[in-house]
Amino acid sequence: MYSAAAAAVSPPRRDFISVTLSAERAGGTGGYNNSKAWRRRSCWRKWKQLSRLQRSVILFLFAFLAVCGVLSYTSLGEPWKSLTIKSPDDQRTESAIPGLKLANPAVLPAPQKADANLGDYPELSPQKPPKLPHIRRGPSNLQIKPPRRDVRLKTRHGTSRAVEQPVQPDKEEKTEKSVISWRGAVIEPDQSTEPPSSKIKEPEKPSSVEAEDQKEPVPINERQMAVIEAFRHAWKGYRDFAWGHDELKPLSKSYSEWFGLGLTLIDALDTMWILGLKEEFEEARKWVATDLAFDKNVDVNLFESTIRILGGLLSTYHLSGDSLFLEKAKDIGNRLMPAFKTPSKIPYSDVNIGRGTAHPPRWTSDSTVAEVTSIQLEFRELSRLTGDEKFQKAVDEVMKHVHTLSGKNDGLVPMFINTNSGQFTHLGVYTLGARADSYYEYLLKQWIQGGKKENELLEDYMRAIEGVKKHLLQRSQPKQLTFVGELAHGHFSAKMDHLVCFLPGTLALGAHNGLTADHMKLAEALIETCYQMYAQVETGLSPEIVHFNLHAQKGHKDVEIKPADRHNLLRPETVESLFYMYRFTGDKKYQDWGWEILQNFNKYTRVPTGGYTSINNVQNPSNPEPRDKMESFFLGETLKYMFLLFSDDIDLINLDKYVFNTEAHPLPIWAPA
Ligand code: DMJ
Repeated sequence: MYSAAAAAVSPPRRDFISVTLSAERAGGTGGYNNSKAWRRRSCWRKWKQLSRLQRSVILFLFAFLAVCGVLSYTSLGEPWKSLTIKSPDDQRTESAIPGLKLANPAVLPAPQKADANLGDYPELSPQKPPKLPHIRRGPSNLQIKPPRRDVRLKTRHGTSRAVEQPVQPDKEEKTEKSVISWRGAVIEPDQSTEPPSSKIKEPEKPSSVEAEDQKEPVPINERQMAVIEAFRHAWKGYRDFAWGHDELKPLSKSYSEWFGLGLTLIDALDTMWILGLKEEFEEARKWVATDLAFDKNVDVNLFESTIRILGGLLSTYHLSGDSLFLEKAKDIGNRLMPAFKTPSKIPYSDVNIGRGTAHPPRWTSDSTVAEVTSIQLEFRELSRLTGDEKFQKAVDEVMKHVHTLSGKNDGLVPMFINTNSGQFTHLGVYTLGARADSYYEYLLKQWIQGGKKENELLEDYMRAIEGVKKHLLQRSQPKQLTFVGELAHGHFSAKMDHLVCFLPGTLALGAHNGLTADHMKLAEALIETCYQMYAQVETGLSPEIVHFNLHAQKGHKDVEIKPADRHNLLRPETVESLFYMYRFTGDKKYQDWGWEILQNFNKYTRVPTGGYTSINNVQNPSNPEPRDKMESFFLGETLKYMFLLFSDDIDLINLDKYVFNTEAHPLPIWAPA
């Protein structure tokens, strides 16, 4: 651009050289007088013709105007900045609403905005960000201020039934108007949770934040106190010897690791909330805040981590209103998503949550039917809360696919499904026990969760129960107990897993939700059987599997136990069903049966130094052979259902407002459209 020739004809002042010449070159013809350049040159001449005084006055005026300009810019700058720079909260919200950036709005409602109840992020209104007072969401008891738990705990634990003194609300609380019950949230009908919709809405609140603690707290009774005592004992063992690890080994006073994610602690969070164990809860919360990290090179089982970790975090978020749990739930939810990247979209069983890779077990490309169809409640709820539909899409696709599959027997499904072909494998074997159980449970519960609109789910559920009646129900001898056996290639087996004892509770839940009264009758018969699986055994504890006698034999009970099946893992299913049965019938015998079971757990599985242990031999009261392991579901499920069973407060996790996942973590029922 710049050349020596051009420089030779240029005026002496450097400033003008390039401007003048380049303008002429740009003009393309030597004779063309570029007006802009010409004007500049003539301005300069005029400036030179001015007197020194005139020039000084003009320069002074320019300088003055410039100073004024700078000052006014600075005073306008602050509010401008506050309108344009987003708070961390806003940024997180925006990134969590992909729908907002799409031409088509997201199918799901706007995401749950992460709350700021521990002061991590200031919560700002988009309209007046800098001026609003800091409003903390979530229960006041998790906010930083003098605790009121002691009063509440006294009420729960002491004999006095003093009503909790209301804490003088501060300004923020007046604005927020949310008082949370330690008994679990009560959602008034008009406040119930919105279902997914195609509209983008204001971020949803956790169900508890909407709740009003209007009722007098129902005092805790003796049996509930006994559950609290049992929980504390179990927790002591975990806290002393296994803190932050997956499972307690109470005899060796150590721990075992499965995923290395503090499984027991997470599984137990909402139980502590429901039992009112605030100190324990807060200590555990601290661990979640500071130590729980999912960016680990570890293989986890998709189903187990969904029902225990994702389910536990979501439910605790709803009960406590504490956004920490939602953030953690989002994190683990995202890390589990690679499982769905399979040729058939039927997820693999295992995911490496650090690497983002997934794979089936080493020996097969099959997944278990129960596992791929019992993660829906959790992923659907995660979509509803985050506004990110990918979670729900992935799990709904699995259900839709399974709905259309052949290989069912009157609604009963085989136990395996291939992740490449998407077809059932190992056809011809049907059970309501291991590997198929929660498929049936989640058909009904998804239907309830979604506001009873998803007809395919209901159809599949109703058909399956008909299939159970037709192929799997039998009566034992001598007591004529109705039980659910198994079918293998046309041959009936009188074998029933303890796992099947979820079924009476599920049937009762269906009947409560308007399904046929026959289901309730069947539930009543089956829960009696499940109870007998405890009552007919020497320790009063059920084995893992029983075989029922189909023919009366002198000196034989209904229940036979094979040596390999006589262990008890502290499982919840019978207590779970007892809870539903008591809620829906009010028949106290169910509470009494549960009370017997609790006492037998205390007698045969309690370890004096803390914790409870699974046992190897329910038939030997003098030596039940402790296995030295406390499963996380003992705290997550068994003791929680015990506590709920002994309660007469139907609002303590109201079954018209919450649906329990298969690990006993309550999730809100979406409001009907
Ligand atoms: C729990 O992890 C869940 O209840 C699951 O559905 C079945 N197995 C255990 C409890 O027995």
